[in-house]
Amino acid sequence: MTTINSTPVTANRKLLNWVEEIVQLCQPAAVHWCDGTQQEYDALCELMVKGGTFTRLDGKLRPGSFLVRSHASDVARVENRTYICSPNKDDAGPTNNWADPVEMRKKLKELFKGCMKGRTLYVIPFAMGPLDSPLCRIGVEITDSPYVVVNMRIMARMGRVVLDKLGAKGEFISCLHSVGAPLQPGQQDVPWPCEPDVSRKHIVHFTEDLSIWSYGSGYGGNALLGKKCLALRIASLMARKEGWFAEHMLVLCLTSPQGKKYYLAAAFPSACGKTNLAMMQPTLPGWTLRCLGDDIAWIRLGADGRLYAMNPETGFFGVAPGTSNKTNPNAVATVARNSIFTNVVLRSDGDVWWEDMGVPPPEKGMDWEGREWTPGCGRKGAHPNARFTAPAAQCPAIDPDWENPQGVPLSAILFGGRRPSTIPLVNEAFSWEHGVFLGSAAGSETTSAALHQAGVLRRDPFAMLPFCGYHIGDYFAHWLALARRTDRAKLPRIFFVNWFRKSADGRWLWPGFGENSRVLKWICERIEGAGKAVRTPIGLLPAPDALDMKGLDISGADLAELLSLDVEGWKKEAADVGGNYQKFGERLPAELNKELQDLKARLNEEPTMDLGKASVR
Ligand code: GTP
Ligand code: SPV
Ligand code: MN
Repeated sequence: MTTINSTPVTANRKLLNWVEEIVQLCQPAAVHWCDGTQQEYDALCELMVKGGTFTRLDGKLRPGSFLVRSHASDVARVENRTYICSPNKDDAGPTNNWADPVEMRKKLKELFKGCMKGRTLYVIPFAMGPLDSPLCRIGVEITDSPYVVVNMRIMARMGRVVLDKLGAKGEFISCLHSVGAPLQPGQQDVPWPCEPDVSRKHIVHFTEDLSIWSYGSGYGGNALLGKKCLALRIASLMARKEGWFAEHMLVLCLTSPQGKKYYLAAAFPSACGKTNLAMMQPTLPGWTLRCLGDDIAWIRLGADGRLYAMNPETGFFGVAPGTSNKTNPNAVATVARNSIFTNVVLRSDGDVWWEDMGVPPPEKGMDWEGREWTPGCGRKGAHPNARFTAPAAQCPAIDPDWENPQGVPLSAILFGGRRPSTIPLVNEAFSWEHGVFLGSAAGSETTSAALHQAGVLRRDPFAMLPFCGYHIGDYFAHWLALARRTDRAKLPRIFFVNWFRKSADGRWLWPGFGENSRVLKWICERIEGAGKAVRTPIGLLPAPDALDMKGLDISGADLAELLSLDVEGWKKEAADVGGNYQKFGERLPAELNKELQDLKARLNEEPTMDLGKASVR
């Protein structure tokens, strides 16, 4: 066996033993301990260019950047192949696939046996969170994919510094990944090796030793194990035990014209607008927005009784289609260099293109499947779940505190989803319990971020449906318990937003993107006890004149529809939420059932509205 960077610069026995054990199991041709340097990154990119995996983009148009096309079977997270293996089935709950840990281990050992033949095994020591943060956690990913290594270097702190922090005795979360495509002697490699048979892909989390085993996919959350696997599923287990929160949330800082700062976190399901909101440019004069994170927040109770949020990642793995100078100029600037583009169109000038990029399509290009593509050909050029990987530090709107080890104190938490009807533009919860209820009842039309039918309504509590590592009923209880651990007045206010309401003829009723600042402004005013609200059966809605609409051309009828209460729609909504609650059985906290019953009762009463009067809770 040849080894590159073979001398592990660690005395951590546990790590050395684990690597040795996996080398025996997977039988790679070589072992490479990643140091995390730029030279290493460059060398691996070059290796992938030579091997046909990467295409180097034009050095002037897109410096330091690469295009990669995945296998057509490997384009998104595979939720039906994702498992939580807890000793008791009940502990995984009704929202997770469960498998017996002993049997799953046996099955995985068979799959992993010799699976890295002909490939290099990379050892990636990485940290989620600033190294000096009380919430920082160390993981080590073993992978046979150089694509994973270079993406992990953008998405997480990795290499020597992490081994130094780990030391001889430190604990780490072991994350084993293989694309599941061993090479026989003399066999030619393919640009995107993976296991094309979906039934053999496995994304597995063991809740006892908190380890991760991922087999068969090289894409996104299936393969970059620091992200959804560690920072959400495994972290949610640790967080529950230790009294903190691992959430699928963006974190942003909004500054008012008076210079007051508001830190907000927002949980929207995959491909429902986190990245866009996280770095949005407010259209309202005088307001500025800074980004702290676009996908994951680790949140803890501070000594002062407030909730502090920290982004454990260092990069963005964002949806490319729809990203334009009009919708998200900060993302466009972020991906201008040193970025990796997966499954977008390659232009003949050596740059990339995707649908709704806001620039004309190339006359001729190559689509995400490597086929010749022309604008009129009837196929999409980029895959709907095409992604960019880009360093957070390159975002022009990055907040100076984005790497603050303590995190930032939250003033509000937002929930949301894609809801073409019923759900108003914004709705404020009456209380912490009502807010947790709204989060637990969140739903969205499904998107292309996971392999399943897109566009059907599914309940996605707290946007954590595919990411909670334990029983979702216990998860709700964990959130409810927070109100007993601190002064309620110090808790963030909770809001529910919906940028995706449509008219009867299928138009977006709300312009979204930068115009969402109007909603955020009202939220800040509510936090100040000022903004005018109407008390309705479902929550506190903006009074008819409460949203700042200066300079926005939107019809009175559309605005009224966005802010109206659809009583019949909400009766159906409440019934559907109740149906979903049935699945949670005895572990559904009584407080949430009470919130649901109270909602139903309020909907059946004649809604009494104090129109135009500020309603202070
Ligand atoms: P993940 O990375 O999968 O977790 O997704 P995300 O929640 O970060 O979603 P993202 O911001 O990437 O947005 C996904 C899609 O929704 C893109 O096509 C956006 O253009 C679109 N989108 C985002 N914000 C808005 C909005 O305010 N209005 C409308 N109509 N579309 C939006
Ligand atoms: C999501 O699906 O929520 C993502 C993309 O952020 S992935 O990293 O693939 O999970
Ligand atoms: Mn996400």
